[in-house]
Amino acid sequence: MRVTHLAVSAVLVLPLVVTSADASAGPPPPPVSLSSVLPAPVRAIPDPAASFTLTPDTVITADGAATPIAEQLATAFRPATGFPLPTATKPAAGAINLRLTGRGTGEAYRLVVTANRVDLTAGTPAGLFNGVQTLRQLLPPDVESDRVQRADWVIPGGRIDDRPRYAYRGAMLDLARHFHTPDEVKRYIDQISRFKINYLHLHLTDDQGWRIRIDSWPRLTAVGGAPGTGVGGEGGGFLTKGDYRDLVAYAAARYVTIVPEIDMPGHVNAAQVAYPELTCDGVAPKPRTDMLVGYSSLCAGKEVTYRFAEDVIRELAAMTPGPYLHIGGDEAHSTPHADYVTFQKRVLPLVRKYGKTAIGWQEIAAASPQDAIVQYWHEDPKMAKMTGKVIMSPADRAYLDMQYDRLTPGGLNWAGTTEVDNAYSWNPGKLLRSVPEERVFGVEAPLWSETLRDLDDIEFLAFPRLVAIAEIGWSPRSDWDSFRTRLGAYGPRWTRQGVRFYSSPQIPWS
Ligand code: IFG
Repeated sequence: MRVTHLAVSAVLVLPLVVTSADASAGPPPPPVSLSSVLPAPVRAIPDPAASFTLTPDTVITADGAATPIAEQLATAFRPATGFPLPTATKPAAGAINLRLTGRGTGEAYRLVVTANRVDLTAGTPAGLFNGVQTLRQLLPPDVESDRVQRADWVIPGGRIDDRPRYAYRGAMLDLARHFHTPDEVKRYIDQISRFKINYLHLHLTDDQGWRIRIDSWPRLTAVGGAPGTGVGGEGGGFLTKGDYRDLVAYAAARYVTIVPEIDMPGHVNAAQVAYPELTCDGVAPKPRTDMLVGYSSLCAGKEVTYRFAEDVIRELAAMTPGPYLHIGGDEAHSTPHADYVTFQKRVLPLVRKYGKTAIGWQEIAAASPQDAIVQYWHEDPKMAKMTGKVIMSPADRAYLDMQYDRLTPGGLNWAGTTEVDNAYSWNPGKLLRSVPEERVFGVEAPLWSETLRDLDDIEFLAFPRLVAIAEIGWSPRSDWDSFRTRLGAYGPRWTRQGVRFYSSPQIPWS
């Protein structure tokens, strides 16, 4: 978003001089403890008598599939400590030991910190990765600096046993309304993976632009990904297949799985500008860079529509190692209901044909899909009953593109405004009577990009509210007072990383 600051003529320069220390110093950050962690672990038992101090002799040990994670940990701690932190294979006293038990699945881990060693064990590498994100938060905020800091690198003693409430804890980034570069997406992956978010849904196509190369339909990106395709005529561009594969690998190294979305049968104007045969009358619509929705639709009565859908799904599945393809399905206001059902009943099975499980916005429930996952986003009395597993993304809680309040720049407000407490104070297992806890597959925080222009805009809208959704998705229970205190103490970590978060007045920032 662009906020034009009014040019205020300096009529009167006040002689008041405020030293930066006074102005920026909040209360001293509370000492780091096992209960500082975001998201809150299942169980944290502090041992006030013990603590482990990193020294220039500290070694990090791991072997097999744990080795890359030990290297990530060492890479994270070396810049600020200035310590060599070599990795070795044998667990040892005086070391930080990462170990895979080889049993179990999922993402659980156990962290034990004593005076003379740290032991992090998990059944899977993902569990170890989660434990490392927790461990990073147990060192002072200075550990996030990229330059050597003088600090006591003390990790508080005790034990944490942890595992997630939901399997799917997602963030969504809309690359269609405004294209964000692979480097911006990677930075977002760095930040969301700190809070144990494990899926990144990329909204790759919409009315304004088409952002992923499809070899069998090259004009989709040649035309739909050209410069000037994006809201306001900015934000053009697209991901080559190489860019996409690189993002998938980058995300996987941080235990984030990419979920690509091709939105159909609505939100298709960019595809139809590129290929007019995808309209019912064969006439190319005008390119659109406004923010309206619901005016475009594929033509359910033409066979070319299904060849297009299958080609796109086939190529997307081939470049996506993850288990899910998102086929959109939202706001098809220009698709007659019967046509919508016909379209979904023919297209949803194609996702299975190419070895993936479909996810779709809640509207796909009209086609009573057998093995698709439905993503809930807003109250709609006309909506068909959702069956099966549901990803909860209520727009008035989890949409990160909602304004914080009417005065804060950036974002939209069609679902209302969402301050941090609003993003935090809801229970996915109790929100909808029709979707009990056991049918909740997880949660996701979408960030639509109509009002985004750069990484600052992404970080301003996403942080801190994404952390609220991450805690709702991971922790067994929620406690607003505890959350806001932990969030306030986390602020200095974002500051040291240069993350442009919104300093919400609801949070006691350190
Ligand atoms: N709703 C639309 C999005 C986007 C959003 C902005 C869904 C599923 C409003 N569809 O949310 O394309 O425009 O907040």
